[in-house]
Amino acid sequence: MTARIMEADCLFCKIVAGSIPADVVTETERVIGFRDIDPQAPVHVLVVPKEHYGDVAQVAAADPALLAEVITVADQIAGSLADGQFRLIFNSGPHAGQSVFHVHAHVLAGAKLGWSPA
Ligand code: DGP
Repeated sequence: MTARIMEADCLFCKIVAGSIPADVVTETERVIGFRDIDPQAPVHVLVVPKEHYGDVAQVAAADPALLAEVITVADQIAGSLADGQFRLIFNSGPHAGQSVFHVHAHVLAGAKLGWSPA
């Protein structure tokens, strides 16, 4: 699937554009990291490519370097806001819990995390 720079009704495209406010913790030319509005850990940051892709498989197929940058930025966030250890989650599809259809990595850190996804 072809990526679009921005999609009109996309919440995260609007955050990228600055038309919806967010608590931004880091930004590169291609990626932005902002705090999740409903944090599930002491550090819960969403790392989002600025270009619109629907899910992680789409960005992996179209632009593997961009996906690698998302992971590098996640690692940097965990290093600056926590102890460097982190969980990285990409929900892909509604049954997996995806509710915003602009690819984003959940970076969870800052505590010993439990494991109960089901
Ligand atoms: P997911 O369910 O995997 O698609 O994750 C979407 C996340 O986005 C969810 O954890 C809550 C977060 N979220 C939803 N709306 C907003 C918002 O307006 N601002 C911020 N910062 N996060 C949001």
